[in-house]
Amino acid sequence: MQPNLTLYLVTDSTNIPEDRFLKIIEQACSGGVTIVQLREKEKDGKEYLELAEKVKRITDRYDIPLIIDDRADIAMAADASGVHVGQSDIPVRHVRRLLGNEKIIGASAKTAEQGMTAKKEGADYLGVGAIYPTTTKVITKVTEISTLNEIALRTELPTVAIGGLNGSNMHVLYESRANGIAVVSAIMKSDDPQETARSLKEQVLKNFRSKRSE
Ligand code: TZP
Ligand code: MG
Repeated sequence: MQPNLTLYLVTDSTNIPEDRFLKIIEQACSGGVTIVQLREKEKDGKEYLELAEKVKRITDRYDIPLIIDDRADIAMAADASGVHVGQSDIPVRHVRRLLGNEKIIGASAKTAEQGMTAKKEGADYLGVGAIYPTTTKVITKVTEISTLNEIALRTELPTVAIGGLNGSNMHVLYESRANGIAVVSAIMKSDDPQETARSLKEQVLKNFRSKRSE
C-alpha cells in the first residue's frame, strides 16, 4: 500500500512526559501530518506496545496511518498500518511475510542498490537521508540530494527525505524527486506543533516538484 508521504512525523519521546508526548502527536495530526511513525529505541516490548496502542487511538481518529519503527511484532499486536526498517533491522522480505500485503512497509536506503533490494523484497516507500546533520539520536550520515534523486528514479518508489529538515531549509528539496519530508525535531520540539505541521505541509504541497505533477 502506498502511503501519503507529504509530511511524515517520526516521533521521539526522549525526555518528554507521556501526556505531553501524546498531546504533541494529537496536535501534529490536527495540523495535517499525513503519516506518523512511532520510533522508540529504549522501550521493552510491553511498554512499546502500550504506547503504540495509545498513539494509534489518536492517529485512528484522524485517519492517519501509524507506522512502527523496527518492530513487526509490535505493529501486528497494535494492528498498526505498517513497519519501517533500516538496513540493520529485519529484512523487508521477512517483514512482508509477517505483515501480509495490506500493510505498509518502509525501508531506509542510502544507495540505489539498497533501494532496489528493498523494492524487490516488498517495500512500499523509501526513507532517504540524512539530508542535513541531525541532533536526533540516530546513526546516519549525510546523503546527497543527487543520491535521493537516483534512488527515486531507479526504484520508482515513493521517497521521503529525512534529516535536519525544517521550514527554513527544505527548499533544497523543491526540485528533487522526494514525495515529502520526514521530521522529528521540527515538530516534536515546536512550541506549536499544530501550526508547524500546517505550515510545513503547505510548504511541501506548494513547492515540491512531485506535488506540481500530481
Ligand atoms: N534517520 C535519518 S535522520 C533521522 C532518522 C531517524 C532523524 C531525523 O530527525 P530530525 O530531528 O528531523 O533531524
Ligand atoms: Mg531501525
